Parts: sequence; structure tokens; C-alpha cells
Amino acid sequence: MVAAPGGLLECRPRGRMRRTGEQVLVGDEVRVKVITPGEAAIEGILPRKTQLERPPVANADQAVLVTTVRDPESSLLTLDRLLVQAIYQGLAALICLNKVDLLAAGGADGYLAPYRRAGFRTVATSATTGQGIAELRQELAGVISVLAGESGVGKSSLLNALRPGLALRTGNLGATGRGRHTTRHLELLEVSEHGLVADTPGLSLVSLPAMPPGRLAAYWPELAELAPDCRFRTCVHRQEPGCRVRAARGSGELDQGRYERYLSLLREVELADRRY
Ligand SMILES: Nc1nc2c(ncn2[C@@H]2O[C@H](COP(=O)(O)OP(=O)(O)O)[C@@H](O)[C@H]2O)c(=O)[nH]1
Ligand SMILES: [Mg+2]
Ligand SMILES: [Zn+2]
Repeated sequence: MVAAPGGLLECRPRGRMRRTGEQVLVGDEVRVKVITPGEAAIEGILPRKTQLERPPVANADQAVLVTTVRDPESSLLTLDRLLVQAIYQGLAALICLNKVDLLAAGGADGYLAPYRRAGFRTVATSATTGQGIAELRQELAGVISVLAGESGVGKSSLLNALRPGLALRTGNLGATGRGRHTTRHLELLEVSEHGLVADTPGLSLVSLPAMPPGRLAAYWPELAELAPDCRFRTCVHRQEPGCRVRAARGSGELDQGRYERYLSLLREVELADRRY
């Protein structure tokens, strides 16, 4: 189905596209030729801004990285890994701290402050009480988003809260993590003014994309800002003399925890790099 100015059009690929086997992805902008009112043929795919493998979405603008402090206590290393992946794929990142109903007042702020200082947009939500859902909806307006985050943080619950009546299955899906919805084809849900969200979460929770270790800091906004002032252009900000990043850690410029997690992921990228 293609959304056109006059309404939805049922489309099939034709001609050259059928021959080249080029796949239309959810989120693609396409050129269509109308055959009868309500029926049309896809003649070509316009250049994609971004292209994700998981979920297979074209033109996503933003990754919403869902995390929790309690139940489950999700790891900051996972959050930082997802931030790197989002930025690597060319997506904007929005950090969504869910289940704030389980936290004491002010608990969300302490958790999110280092990320806000690093320049990330954040929102604190509860899919259960509805707190922050209106703000989340605003952050989703006008763009295509995908959700990511560990199992149990409330991704399906947030989609249900954004789209009452959606009734995605939530809770424990069993050891394999396969629910009824994993077999359905992917959909973009309209959740706010021109705001679409993929109904299937994505991005890898386990591995970073392969890259030269020296590249990692480029996907770490507050490091990337300091790095030009390091003495050596090839500085990976671990123990090089004259490292501006190391000098800044623990200050308002660079959170100590964020720096330590950078070093963990740097080690990981180095080990992966050596295997080639
Ligand atoms: N207390 C609380 N529980 C939540 C919230 N959001 C989701 N849950 C619960 O957390 C569990 C996992 O939620 P689910 O949406 O399936 O997580 P997913 O694996 O990320 O899709 C379910 O039992 C939800 O009812 C929330 O904001 N507060
Ligand atoms: Mg789910
Ligand atoms: Zn450095």
C-alpha cells in the first residue's frame, strides 16, 4: 500500500523493477503510475535517507532507545551500544526512560542527566500510568522512528499506549522471545502528526558494526567534540599523552561512566577488528 495525496493506493512493482528484483521496503518513497482509481504500479524507488536491516525499514529518521532502571534493570552499556548504532546508521537518537512509576521522585533526572549534558534528547515515561506519553508522542511527530531496547523494558507497552486499541502482546514471550507478532509483516504505525513508528523493534543488542577502532569516538558526541583538541590525531583516548578527552572525564564535559563504557566498547571494536 502506498500513501498518496488522494488516499491509499494498492500497488505492485512493474517492468524494470520486477526484472531487477529491487525490493521495496516499508518506509520507501516510490514513483507510481496510476492505472485505475485506487490501483497503481510502482515504477521506481527514490533514494533512501537511511536503510535499516533490523527492522527492514527505509528512511527511518530516529531511533527511540528504551531503557529502565528497574524491572528489568537494563544496562547502560546496552544503551550506549544502541546510541553508537543509531548514530552510525545516520539516525537521530531519543532516549526513553520507561517505568518511571517504579522510581522515587527525581530518580529519572539523575539517570538521564549525563545523557542530556551530552546533548541527547530524553523523555521519561510510564506506559502504565501514561506519564510522559504525550511528550513522547511529540518527539515522534513528523518523523519515522524505530524502537530498540532490551526485552521487558516496555517497547510493546509503549506502542500500545501510543495507539490505544493496538493490543500488541506484552509481557514474557517465553524463552525464545517469539510472539505472535514476529511472523506478521512489518508495519509503520501512525502515532502522532505525521509521525510513524515501526511496530517491530530493532537494532542489534549484541554487536557493534565493524569499524576501525579509531572511528568509535566519532559516534560518541561528547568525545567527538573534545577529540580535535587531543595532541595526536590518532588518539583513541585511552592513555595517550595530551589527551583532551581523558582530561575532561569526571567533569561536566564528560561523565565518568560514559567514558568507562566507551573504553569497554573500544576494546570490543579492537577485538573484532583483529579477527579480520
Ligand atoms: N510498572 C510498569 N510496568 C511496565 C511499564 N511498561 C511496561 N511494563 C510491564 O513490563 C513488562 C514488559 O513489557 P513489554 O511491553 O512486553 O516489554 P518489551 O519486551 O520491551 O516489548 C510487561 O509486564 C508490562 O506490563 C511501565 O511503564 N511501568
Ligand atoms: Mg515486545
Ligand atoms: Zn584523546
